[in-house]
Amino acid sequence: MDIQPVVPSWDGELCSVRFDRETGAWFVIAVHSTRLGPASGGTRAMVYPSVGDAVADATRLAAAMTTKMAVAGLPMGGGKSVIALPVPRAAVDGTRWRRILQVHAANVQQLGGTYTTGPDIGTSSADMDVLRETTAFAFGRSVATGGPGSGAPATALGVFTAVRAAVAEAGLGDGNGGVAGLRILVQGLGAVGARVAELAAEAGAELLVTDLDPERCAAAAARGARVVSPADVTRTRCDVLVPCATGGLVDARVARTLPCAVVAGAANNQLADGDRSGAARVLTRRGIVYAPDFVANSGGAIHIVGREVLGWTEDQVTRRTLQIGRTLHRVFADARAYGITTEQAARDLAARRLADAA
Ligand code: NAD
Ligand code: PPY
Repeated sequence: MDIQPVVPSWDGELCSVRFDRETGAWFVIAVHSTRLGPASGGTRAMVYPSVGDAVADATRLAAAMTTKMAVAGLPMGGGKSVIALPVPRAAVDGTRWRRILQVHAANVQQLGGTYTTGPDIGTSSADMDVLRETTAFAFGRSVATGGPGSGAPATALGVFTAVRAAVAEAGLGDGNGGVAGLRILVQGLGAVGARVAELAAEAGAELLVTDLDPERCAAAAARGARVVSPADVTRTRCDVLVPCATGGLVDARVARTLPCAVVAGAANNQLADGDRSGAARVLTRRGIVYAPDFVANSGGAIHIVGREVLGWTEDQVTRRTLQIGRTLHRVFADARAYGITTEQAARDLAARRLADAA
């Protein structure tokens, strides 16, 4: 009898799961592939319904990192870690959080460099400083301690570049990537989304925002954005939907009614369930331009790997991040030429790079 896998399509190299009785937290590290180099990807800390959900998230996110690194041409593999917290991050006191970081750092260290981490949802550069007390395999330390900081600003620049490329592909705006006058809805006003919202507003877009955190919405509203309810994010008419929260926003059912022309954002795994629902095909059929997330959000990886592994300057990171636009134009052209979804075209590009490396 076949064993039912936690993640149906997991073909990764390693997944470790640990429990720490003292803090009540579970720790998952997923190494999907080291074909292009040591696996790398951020640490996500949040509450999950079950340990199985945490494993499923970590493994899917790690697989997405493999594809991201390959498309971005970075010499790294794909990995990710998840810390499943017993209570929301805001309710974890300083002592308990420090212990959680120490346990995670020891787990990362035990892999001996097979996996390097960095900030993601629920973790910051300051947290990477704490990991560094135990392991050298933590990237994205704070600038104050000599690190390059988190990748969030570069991710935001890359996402905005992706929005411009997708808008041009959709024939919106000035046809050249200009977003002035377009209605842009940003979901999630965290480290990445808040900056994307700023860039869109500076470029003259009509800005709509949503976040579960009312304070973040209020701050955006004070700068002129219109706030919509989190529940209405896939029902609100806009030109560009920019998912910058957690993944799984678009399944086939949502794709059939999504009232927008472009989807381009930072959230990892925006297509629900590894797109087994076929959302990408529905978007293509409806003429909605989808910028594959692992291309659009690769600015953070370019920043972290560029600064920490390749010794790039911030200017080099910016130049490479802006090339996301060119990569997307190629993906869009391939999708049109071969009659496939943009998701498939980008995956094919990654697969060719991985095959070349093999
Ligand atoms: P963050 O934790 O700083 O921000 C996420 C925001 O989304 C928070 O404000 C949260 O309240 C909000 N949110 C969560 N669920 C929501 C919902 N259902 N509706 C509305 N708002 C919701 O995270 P971040 O670093 O900004 O990352 C955002 C996304 O981009 C994540 O999926 C992350 O994995 C991805 N990403 C981030 C980076 C990076 O450099 N930080 C790089 C690549 C991809
Ligand atoms: C992501 O792009 O989702 C990341 O997690 C960024 C990243 C890349 C490499 C190390 C740490 C974080």
